[in-house]
Amino acid sequence: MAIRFLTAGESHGKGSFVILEGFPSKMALLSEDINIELARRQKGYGRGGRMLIENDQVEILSGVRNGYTLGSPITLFVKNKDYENWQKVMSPDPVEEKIMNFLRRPRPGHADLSGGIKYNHRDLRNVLERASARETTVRVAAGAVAKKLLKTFNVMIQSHVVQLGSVQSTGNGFQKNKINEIADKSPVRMLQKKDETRAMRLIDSAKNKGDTLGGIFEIYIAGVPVGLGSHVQWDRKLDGRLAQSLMSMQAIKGVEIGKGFENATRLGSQVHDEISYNKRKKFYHLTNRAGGIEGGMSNGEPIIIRVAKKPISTLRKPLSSIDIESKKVIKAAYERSDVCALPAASVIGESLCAWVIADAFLEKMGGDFMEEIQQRYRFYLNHVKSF
Ligand code: EPS
Repeated sequence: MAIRFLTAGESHGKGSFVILEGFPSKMALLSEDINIELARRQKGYGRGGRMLIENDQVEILSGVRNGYTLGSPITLFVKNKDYENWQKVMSPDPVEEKIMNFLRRPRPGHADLSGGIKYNHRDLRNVLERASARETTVRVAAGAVAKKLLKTFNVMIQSHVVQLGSVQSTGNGFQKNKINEIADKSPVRMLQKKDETRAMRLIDSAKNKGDTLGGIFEIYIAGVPVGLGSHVQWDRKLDGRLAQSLMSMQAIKGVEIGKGFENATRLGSQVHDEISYNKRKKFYHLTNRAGGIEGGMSNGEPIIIRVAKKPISTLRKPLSSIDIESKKVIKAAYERSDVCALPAASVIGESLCAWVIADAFLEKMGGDFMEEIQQRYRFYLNHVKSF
């Protein structure tokens, strides 16, 4: 592990924090680089009232001076504007129980019940505040720093939604370097206009029914050099690291590298990507069903990952649950939430992948300051070309 980070913060507390460690010095970094990504995370059709309150902006508290990283830990803070409305409930100092308004009706699919039992909380708000996807603000901030590093080395990470509920939308026929340009303009991050309209209608109908929706997004990473990650040890494998990181995102239930599930139904001869060579491209593959990773290492082809997100577990028309005090059957708790946060999840997925790729990149290229890494990168590219 070359870089690491730790987040902190409750959804309706003062804000979210992240400390990033291991980034080289002399990397250009502005608040604006991070704010652009934070704004992308806030978008999407189907979000709830919270996004109208928040206007996520980063405050860089350490590790950056005069527009450049210092090599020391970088601390980032994103304020919760909504905290103004929650100061009493979220107060670190004791307040009366009636102000705290205990939450006792666990939502099926949420962390409420397991977290309540595990940490012995009779007020399930103590679980939901940290389980909330609000935490992803600072993971996106961390990812923005990783993206900034990777951009220097021509690694480009993009994403789009390929399925929202029952509505499918492929990226077929689109120029791969234009994915984000198009997806960023779509309220549901779909590349096809006709599918976008159907998806938005589906969100409207779920909203009217007091229900929620999930779906699948695809991440497309270009420019990753061959040999990031390693076959030699389980915890160094790039696919394993990407899957772990993506699965750690709230509500994610599935990760597929390349044509993972489709390949499982085929003969080996119909699956594996044949190897070829020419003077310009050097070694390359004729197809990319492996999704850019073989043996736990990047193979020089674009990395393609699909990620499945379940529908949000806070339902306006709640499912059945049990009151943790009376043990009686009741309806689960409802509080303001999103109907569909899939477009935002797609942006978060980009950030998480950026982090893992930057980590693997720095492991391979090493160095404490940017020029040192650039030199090692050039050396490695020459080695790849002459192999
Ligand atoms: C989120 C903020 C939250 C939710 C959402 C993500 O705001 P609030 O709970 O105050 O409305 O909209 O959280 C969840 C989906 C979840 O499961 O907790 C955000 O900033 O992304």
